[in-house]
Amino acid sequence: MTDFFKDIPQARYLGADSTEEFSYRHYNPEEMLMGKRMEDHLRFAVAWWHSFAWPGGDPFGGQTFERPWFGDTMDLARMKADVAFELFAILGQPYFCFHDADIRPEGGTFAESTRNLEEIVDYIGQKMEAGGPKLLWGTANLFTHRRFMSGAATNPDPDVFAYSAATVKSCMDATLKLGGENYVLWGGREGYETLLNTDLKREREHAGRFLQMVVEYKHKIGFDGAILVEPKPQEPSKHQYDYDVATVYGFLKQFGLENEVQMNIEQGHAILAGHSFEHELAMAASLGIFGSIDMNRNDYQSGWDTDQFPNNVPEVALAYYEVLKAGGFTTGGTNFDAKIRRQSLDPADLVAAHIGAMDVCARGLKAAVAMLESGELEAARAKRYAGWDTQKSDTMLKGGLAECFEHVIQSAVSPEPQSGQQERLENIVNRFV
Ligand code: XUL
Ligand code: CO
Repeated sequence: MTDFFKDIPQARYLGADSTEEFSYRHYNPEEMLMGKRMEDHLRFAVAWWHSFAWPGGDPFGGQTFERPWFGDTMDLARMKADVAFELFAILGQPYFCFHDADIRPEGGTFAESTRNLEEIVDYIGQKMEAGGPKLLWGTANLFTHRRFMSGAATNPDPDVFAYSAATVKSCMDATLKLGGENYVLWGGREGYETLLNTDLKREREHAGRFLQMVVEYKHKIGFDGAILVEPKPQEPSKHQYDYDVATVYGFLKQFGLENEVQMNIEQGHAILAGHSFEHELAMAASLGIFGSIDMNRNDYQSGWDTDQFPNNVPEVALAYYEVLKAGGFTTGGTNFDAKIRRQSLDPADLVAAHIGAMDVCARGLKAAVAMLESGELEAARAKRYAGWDTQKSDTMLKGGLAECFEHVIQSAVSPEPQSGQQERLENIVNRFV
């Protein structure tokens, strides 16, 4: 037991009127919504990277956090794991996520890094057996170390491709061992800075082959979780190949992976791509590749990936509305890939960030459930497309341009524009949020 969170009590649901700082006002794991416990709807995960490994730097300044576990030894890695499980005990969330680099020190060689990973995975496994949360997903950090500066799978140097593939193998093994329910690939530096030095065609083909290898290995080791790709349009690379959900779907089709891979969609990445979060969620659901979410938002003015904890209930409500319409999470969940601000130095800040975000999501989920159960939005949508639920429309789609031409002439078709009623629909949403 460390004393990092020494005076902070376990967070409990005390209801909307609670003034206890470290309590849930809306997140009530046992509350039933649409026949399912709230905890099972939301499936919250804490991200090891931002919550325990991030030092608080920005482009103008380095580390602001001074954590007793910062450093590159196995003893410190174990202390970090102890503190992580202490936060998990305070929050009571059901899942966590990690990159290899978050949980183990980098070794002098690949073999040493792998040994470190295996050792800390065993340590974490023991903590999970003692009643800690489960693993939502594992992933490999293929973007921080300088060897990855020109990409991992898309690096011009085949040795970096090999190193990356070996790293992913070790992380998939770790994820399988810890019973992870998904494996995530975010293409951190799979992109480029300038076409002047880039063979774009070759790089995309290598990325495609890399992902095929991941899927082949998944089947080889009997990992029955989902493989998730996380789209992002830029940052760190100027151009990222996994721009957004639609782009990744085209990529998956090209490499025959559309039935093997799903999406991990991050709110802030959707914003960077010029989309709303709900657009990306609806797109993935419509393509049959919705998997999981990273629920962290960006600053709308700065245009950077600021990875802030969510605090906007109406936005979150619209996101969960799409998640519910997609049938809810199966293997996926709500991961906070979010960092506290670099001035938020205190352990209490870290706890409060998670509690607040979980409450925001719980409020958003409850609003989304109420919107869905009222049926008003879906009824309006169904009415708008009702013309398509007819034999005539069906026949038209089966015909061609000439049949449409005939039909328009014969029946003297003359369409009358109908209101989209956006403001009336927005007013409906505002009754629930
Ligand atoms: C980076 C990001 C990553 C992925 C996992 O923007 O979102 O944390 O979620 O590598
Ligand atoms: Co993310």
